[in-house]
Parts: sequence; C-alpha cells; structure tokens
Amino acid sequence: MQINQFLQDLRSSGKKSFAVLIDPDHVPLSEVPELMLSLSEAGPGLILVGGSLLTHDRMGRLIPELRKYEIAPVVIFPGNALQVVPGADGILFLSLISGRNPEMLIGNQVVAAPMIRRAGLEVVPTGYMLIDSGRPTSAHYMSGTFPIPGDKPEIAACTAMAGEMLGLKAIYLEGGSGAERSISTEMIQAVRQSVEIPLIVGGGIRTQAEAERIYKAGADLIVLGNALEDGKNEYLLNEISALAQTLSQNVPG
Ligand code: 1GP
Repeated sequence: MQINQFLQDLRSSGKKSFAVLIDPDHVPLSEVPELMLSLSEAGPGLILVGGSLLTHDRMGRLIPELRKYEIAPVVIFPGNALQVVPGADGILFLSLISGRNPEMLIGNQVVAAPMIRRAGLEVVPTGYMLIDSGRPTSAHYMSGTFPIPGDKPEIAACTAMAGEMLGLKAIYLEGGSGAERSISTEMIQAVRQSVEIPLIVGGGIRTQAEAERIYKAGADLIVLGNALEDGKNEYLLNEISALAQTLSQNVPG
C-alpha cells in the first residue's frame, strides 16, 4: 500500500509533491543513468511511466532499470492494457470517468486485471478526467472521448464526486501531455472542494509559477512530463522540488 499511502498522506497532511512522467518512446535505456542522476537531486514522489501511444517496445526493459536507482516508486501510467507489464511498484488503474467510451471506462480494465494480479502490482484506483486544454492532445484522440470543457468546473466537480462515491482512491485532472493550457484554478478548486481523495493534476505545466498556482488551488501532486524534455529540465525540476518543500513546510500543525 506504499503508493496509496503516499497519496493519502499528502492529502491528509496538506503537503505537496510532484511526479515525473517518463515516456518510454523518448528515453532510450542508454539515457537512464543521466536521467536518474537529475531526478535523484530533485526527489520526485513518484516516477510514472507510460503514454497514450507507444511505438517502441521498451516499457518492460525500462521499468526495472528505473527501479534500480530506488529514487521513488515506479508506477505504470497506462494508455491501454498493452502497457501493463510486470516489474513496476504499482499502477494507476485508470478509469476515464470524464468520457463515455466503455472501453476506457471498464473494457481495458477487464483485460488488464488478471495481468495486474499476476504481476503483483499495487493498484491505485484512479478517476482519470480529461479536460479541454486548448487543442486536441494524444490522450483525447487515442481515448476516443470528448474532454470536459475547460470552463465548466461544475461538470468536473460532479464527475470527481461520482468517482469518489464509486470508491476510487484518487482523481487525476489531466489537460493531456503537451496541453496548450494547464487546468484552470477554478476547476482545480471546484474539484478540491468536492472530494476528500487525493488530487493529481497534470498536462502543460511548464513553469514554477504555474506549479505554484496549481498547488495553491488544491493539487496534492503535480505531474511533469514534456517540460522535462526541453533542455531546461534540471533547473525546472529543482525549482519545483524547492517549491513543493516550501509549501509543505508552511502547512499549519
Ligand atoms: C500527461 O499530465 C502528464 O499525462 C504530463 O503532461 O507532458 O504536458 O507535462 P505534460
């Protein structure tokens, strides 16, 4: 229960953390040592691995390599059931509750369940909510779903509420990797006020200021993907790491 506990502890303590998303298509095994060196200083809470569409058959070899460094739990963030491989610490078991595609709500999960059980992965039942972020992203297209309009916080709040009532253990508000706009303050606040479970926010977070806005609106964990691949990664990572620590220290009590 290491990963569920980590998220729950963030939620109940008010502390903040960040996860990095590694797209296996973008990280050859030869680049793992350098990547892990930069991550070791920043200290992410989780390392997520996955993508909406993977074209290199690398996930199964990458995950054990990442785990060797023991920096943070390595968690599968699957775009589909094919990305369920053994060897990770756990999996965000996503149900795409913002959409109305039965394959993404329950179909892929039925296919993946026996593999997850056999692999002994820790399961984090997660309500995955795609939010319109200015332009279609791979996640929107590949999932075959309409995102929730970015200016409809009440729809997001009710969707998250339903997810919590169904027993999900976390909500992931997602603009989609490479989102033009990250999720609005109003929407994050509306979801935060509607549910007690941990809140993960990702998609299009590129600066420390953006991260701060999102944390202050109510995210417990933010996810950084693309921004780490644009050459300024160590600087941004360290800034966000320092920000998360500062906000965590300011938690009353
Ligand atoms: C995508 O939320 C993650 O699933 C990260 O998004 O790549 O835009 O940082 P970015």
